[in-house]
Amino acid sequence: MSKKDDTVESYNGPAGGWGALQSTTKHLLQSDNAVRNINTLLKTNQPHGFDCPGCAWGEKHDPSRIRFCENGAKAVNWEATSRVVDRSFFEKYSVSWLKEQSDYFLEYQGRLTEPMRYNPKSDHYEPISWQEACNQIASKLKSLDSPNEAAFYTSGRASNEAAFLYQLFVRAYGTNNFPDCSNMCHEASGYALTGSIGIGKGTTTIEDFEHADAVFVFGQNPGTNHPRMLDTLREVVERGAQVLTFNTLRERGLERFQHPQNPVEMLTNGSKPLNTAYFTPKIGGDMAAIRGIVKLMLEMEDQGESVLDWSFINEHTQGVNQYLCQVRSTSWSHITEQSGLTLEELQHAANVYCNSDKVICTWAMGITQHTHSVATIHEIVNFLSLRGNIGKVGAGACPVRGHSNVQGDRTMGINERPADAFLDSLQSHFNFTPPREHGLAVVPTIQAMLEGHVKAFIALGGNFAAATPDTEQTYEALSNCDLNVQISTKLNRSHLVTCANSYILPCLGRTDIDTQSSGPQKVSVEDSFSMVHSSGGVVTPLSEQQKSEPFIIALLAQATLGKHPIDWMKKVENYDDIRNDIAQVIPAFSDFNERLKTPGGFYLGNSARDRKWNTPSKSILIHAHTLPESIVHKKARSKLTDKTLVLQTLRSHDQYNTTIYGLNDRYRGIKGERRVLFMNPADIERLGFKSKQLVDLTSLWDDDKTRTAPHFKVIPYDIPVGNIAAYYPETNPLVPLDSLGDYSFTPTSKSIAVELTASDSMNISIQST
Ligand SMILES: Nc1nc2c(c(=O)[nH]1)N[C@H]1C(S)=C(S)[C@@H](COP(=O)(O)OP(=O)(O)OC[C@H]3O[C@@H](n4cnc5c(=O)[nH]c(N)nc54)[C@H](O)[C@@H]3O)O[C@H]1N2
Ligand SMILES: Nc1nc2c(c(=O)[nH]1)N[C@H]1C(S)=C(S)[C@@H](COP(=O)(O)OP(=O)(O)OC[C@H]3O[C@@H](n4cnc5c(=O)[nH]c(N)nc54)[C@H](O)[C@@H]3O)O[C@H]1N2
Ligand SMILES: [Mo]
Repeated sequence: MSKKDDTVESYNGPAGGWGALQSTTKHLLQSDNAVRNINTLLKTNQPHGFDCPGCAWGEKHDPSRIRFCENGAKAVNWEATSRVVDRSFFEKYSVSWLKEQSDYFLEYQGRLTEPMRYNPKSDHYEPISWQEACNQIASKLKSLDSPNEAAFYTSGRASNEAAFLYQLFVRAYGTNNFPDCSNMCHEASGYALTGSIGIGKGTTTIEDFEHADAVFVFGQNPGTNHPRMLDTLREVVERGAQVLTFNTLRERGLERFQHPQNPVEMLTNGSKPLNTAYFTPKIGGDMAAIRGIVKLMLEMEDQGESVLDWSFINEHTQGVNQYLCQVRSTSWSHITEQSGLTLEELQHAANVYCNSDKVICTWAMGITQHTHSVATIHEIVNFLSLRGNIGKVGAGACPVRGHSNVQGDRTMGINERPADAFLDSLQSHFNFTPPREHGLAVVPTIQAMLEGHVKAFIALGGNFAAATPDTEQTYEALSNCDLNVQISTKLNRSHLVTCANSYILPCLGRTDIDTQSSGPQKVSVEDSFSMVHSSGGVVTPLSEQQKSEPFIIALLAQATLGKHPIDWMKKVENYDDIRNDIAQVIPAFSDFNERLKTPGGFYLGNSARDRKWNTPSKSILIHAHTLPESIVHKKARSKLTDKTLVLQTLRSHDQYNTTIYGLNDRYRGIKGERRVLFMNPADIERLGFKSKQLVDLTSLWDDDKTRTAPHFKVIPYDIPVGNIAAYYPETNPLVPLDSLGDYSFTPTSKSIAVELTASDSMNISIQST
């Protein structure tokens, strides 16, 4: 107990710079493969290399630049390791033993190199041939009473080619059960934008950032999660334009940035600011903040200033009067209380907005993982529309996507609620009848597994067991299945929550060379700016038993469906053939193979950017939501007490979703520890805790289950009173399965009502992750 606690050490450096370089180097050297990986890195995001698996931020085409960031380097390095998890590994370790290990341990063991099947008798995974595995899986799929008893998960790294083939297989098999990581991520963005501007994607391109007068950044931490965006923000500020940041935490990685590729800056230890104003709203307070800014704009307008763009409003929108009435009737006390921002702060933001001709709003998980996320994104669209900031150069809505191809997967038809036009096109091109009944998203899939309605689960990547909410229930759901197939690069929790028939199918990653009978293949991905570009691996695979995702899908499909509706194995001999099909089915991809050769990729176009509104009224729908009474979910409200705090679950600097690269969170000053709880000093004192004390978190919910996450170390932090923050996935046991966003059905992982109790000191064994 007297041991010095050095978990926290404040970080005073800028984002990027020497810290990033040091960290990149350290991770490279730890990979057992330094030289190979440095070569690999240099090919990241280059015209003849692979698309960085780190994030979905776009790039301007400029072959002279080296294009990777610290966290992209970690992602690449982690994938290109030479460590292997092979048959001798599984012979040595039982599943029960592996279950006791941390997520960090599991992923650190290396790349999966051969197909495995779980043997419940020996409690070990055992080798199986590809053909035998696929035959067994196919016979399980064929034995179900209905194809709707199976669910097919996708994580957003799958390429366009893999995703297209996968959805074709699943629909030809007969279901639309496509739970997707997007259901936990930007679903609210897709839903809200479709319902307001008629397209579920962002309207900006990377070039727009060169023309914007102001960029409003809501609820995201690009220093860690989209580091290449820092470059863009810095250029905006350097140009003399404004960047207004809204983040519950003062994120170091959003304050200053030192460019690791700028020698002068590195030598002089200089850095550049990333914003011109930084606001710290309360968790879930962004809708109130925007409403406040709009209310101030209305006051200016009432005083005779002309701040609203009436010609745009009249020509392009519908419903504005009702919205403006709603804004007028929202009280100032409600706005300032919920946003946690002062009138002066809101006035500053309103002034910047009204003095700017071209404005972009960007956002990520700090906006999308609340109960009222769809309403908040509608508010952002209203805000932009009031000054005509959609569909003009330098302006627009920019949801910053997470996984590197999560947007492309949706474009390819990974969607439990597919559009009729897409199914019509699929039907006429492939001459089969796809199912029309909508399928299950992530949470409904878990519920259906618990009820026994879904019995077979196949995952194209990801880590379903760890990424989803209400861990205990999710584990029970997965164990309830009769079939669990994981197509993966690395060992993770989802392989260990086994059922009677569990398989691991090892696949190639983005960095690996993918050779089919016609030669090396390229795949394609779509970034946050609707740019499609090609990606080809550069690393020789560790084993011939690792197959590409399209190849694995073809094997499974052929075993399940024979040559219906296509000759699957023939289709994957050359991915140009898959792209030809995509070009026929999805109009925006016409001439796909040819256009993919364009250096830097090609632009899919965006109807809203062209001011074509594909809504029923053919105009932007201005939604008039009331500001929520409380940001906490209805089913928690009856349990709230004066001790309740609102928890957001977020990412550390050393993780990629459920993959934990290390135990540090450099910009937040955390070292060697993940079970930390960021808390305002006033709350620590008010609730009678001490800094560094261990506490247990229990979430509040209107049912008889107890959801607890034990042993988090209290860290005093600059965070609004009443709000706390801790890392995901350790906090997922706290997120009730039915705590979902309105309309989006996204788990509310950024606003969980919790209470704290001191951990029982007799029973403390910190689970180190
Ligand atoms: N290195 C790395 N890169 C990644 C990922 C990764 O795990 N590691 N994950 C990828 C994926 S899938 C995604 S979706 C993205 C995620 O990218 P982010 O959305 O940046 O991810 P989070 O860590 O969840 O960060 C949420 C941020 O929003 C703030 N926030 C939380 N609640 C609120 C709120 O109510 N209002 C406001 N204004 N701010 C709030 C938090 O303080 C935090 O800074 O990153 C992608 N890129
Ligand atoms: N509490 C809480 N929960 C959250 C979130 C949160 O902020 N808070 N964020 C949510 C978000 S935004 C997302 S996107 C989800 C992420 O959910 P997922 O996408 O399911 O999770 P990942 O951790 O990205 O998946 C990592 C695994 O993918 C596999 N993998 C990696 N690369 C490849 C590849 O190229 N091919 C294949 N086949 N497999 C590969 C590896 O085996 C690795 O273990 O989590 C969500 N869950
Ligand atoms: Mo995500």
